[in-house]
Amino acid sequence: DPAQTSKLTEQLLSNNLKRQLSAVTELANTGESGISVLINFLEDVANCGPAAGRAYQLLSTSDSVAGQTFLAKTYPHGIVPLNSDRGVDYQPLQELLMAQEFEAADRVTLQKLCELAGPAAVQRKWVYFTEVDSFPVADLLTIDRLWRVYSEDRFGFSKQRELWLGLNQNWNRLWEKLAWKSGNIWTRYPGEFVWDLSAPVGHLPLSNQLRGVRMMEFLLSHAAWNQ
Ligand code: UYC
Repeated sequence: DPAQTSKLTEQLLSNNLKRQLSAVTELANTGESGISVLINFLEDVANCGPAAGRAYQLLSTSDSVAGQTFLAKTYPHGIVPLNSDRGVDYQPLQELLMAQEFEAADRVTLQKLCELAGPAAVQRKWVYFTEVDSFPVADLLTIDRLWRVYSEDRFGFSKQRELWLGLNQNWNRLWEKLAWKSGNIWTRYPGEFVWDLSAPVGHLPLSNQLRGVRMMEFLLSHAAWNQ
């Protein structure tokens, strides 16, 4: 009914992500009137955050013709602009994240960091910490936005950084918080990690600690996060 739709619309435009997300879910289940509210919301590019990411996901899997037509016309590749200063193609990452295929997205993220670090890193398949400072700000912001927009704001390097700073940069406490370690026991890759939104905030993307913490330390200290 119209009163309910207008209440949900107001909730969608609030500045509280939890309320926005629940409005998105309800609107997606309210027939064509709800779908058209979601379409209007996505038309305003200023809304390109986690609520829009969720709206995009629900529209793309809905059976609404209006919703499908709108997405095909306006956002055929997803809603996050894929800026790169190195000509790196983030579309595969966008597709995996919008489909909530977080395990594959995590592997592609590492692959993209290697591409940013250069051919030597692509070949060795891991990033040396001295390579991190030269990553372009634009590229890290793109990767981070993709993770945040398609994870209801739960995943991403900047999210890990917030937690890390909140714990006075104490790595051990961060590992516990991210569920990367429990007591003295490291979480085993890949089977013991949680590859969906039930994971703790900041759980993904992973940074392998086998070669020490410095790669992640440089990543979380990058100039990109000062903007
Ligand atoms: N792995 O344990 N990890 C791998 C993590 C460690 C190890 C990949 C994260 C501890 C080995 C990813 C944690 C450790 C391999 C991650 C974790 C260890 C491997 C695939 C919790 C032993 C095989 C990408 C901090 C005690 C590969 C990649 C190899 C792989 C992630 C072992 C994403 C977050 C200290 C033996 N682990 N990793 O980097 O290189 O290969 O031999 O962190």
